[in-house]
Amino acid sequence: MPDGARIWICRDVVFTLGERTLVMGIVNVTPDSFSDGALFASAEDAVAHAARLVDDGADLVDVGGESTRPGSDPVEADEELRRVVPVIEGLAKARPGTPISVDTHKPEVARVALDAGACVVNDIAGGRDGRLLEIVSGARAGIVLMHMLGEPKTMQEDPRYDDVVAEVNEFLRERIEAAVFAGIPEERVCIDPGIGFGKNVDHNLALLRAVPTLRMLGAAVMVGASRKRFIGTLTGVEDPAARLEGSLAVAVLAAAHGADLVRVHDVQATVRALKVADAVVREPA
Ligand code: YH5
Repeated sequence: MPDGARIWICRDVVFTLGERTLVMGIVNVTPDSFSDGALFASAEDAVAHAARLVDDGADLVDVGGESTRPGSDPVEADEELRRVVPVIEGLAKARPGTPISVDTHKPEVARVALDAGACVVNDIAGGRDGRLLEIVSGARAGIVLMHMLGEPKTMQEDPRYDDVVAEVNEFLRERIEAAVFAGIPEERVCIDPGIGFGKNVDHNLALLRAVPTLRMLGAAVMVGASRKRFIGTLTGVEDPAARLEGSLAVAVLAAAHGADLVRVHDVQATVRALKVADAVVREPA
């Protein structure tokens, strides 16, 4: 990839990478989304929350209808669609032009969400389902390919690696190749080490230090650590919603290590922290 021309293309949206750290705001539309401090009683509440994240400076909003926190059970595609589609449609109306991502690993959910106006599929399964890659390819959408060891139900039961950085790096290299083979050019691909997805504290820290290595794969790099368990472990803060300082520390360090995007709950605070961090670490061309 030529220097100074890094971009991430998601349908009609072209994100310029490297100038500043882009922020993806999280909108969980699940009955157990207590890490947002509340359960969204209705699609309307979720749309209002998403609009607030946009007003706070989110570059894109990630709408998810399946809880993938450790120990979670899967949900059916139709239930996931009942949750996310009204929010995607509502946000497209409330804040026209906002890039919307759908957090799903199900091809049918991806297809309907793209039809409803999403431009990115954020796939925690790393594009392991070829049908999902075909759908993203056909829609000329962007994709986030995330690493996960195992599945949400059991992934935190003693995860083991010989070399976590090498194994995640190799997995993501193979998944980029599979995406490209399915007709998704590399400029539409973003990779993510999947902090907390089958990783203990040391695995997470090793991967956060390895962002420069992951960047060498050529795709955009996203880091999603906001409010996660390892931040609670390191700080002693049990309440996920009270893990702001630790989450900001990770976002700032991810930026310093060259991450292109961070996926966060606390958009306003993160955008402010990154304005300062980016001013220090992103040298003008
Ligand atoms: C991610 O890292 N994560 S869903 C447990 C928590 C807090 C938050 C309180 N989707 C990622 O956000 N997509 C999720 O404990 C993701 N990268 C990408 N690309 C899990 C989550 C969370 C889990």
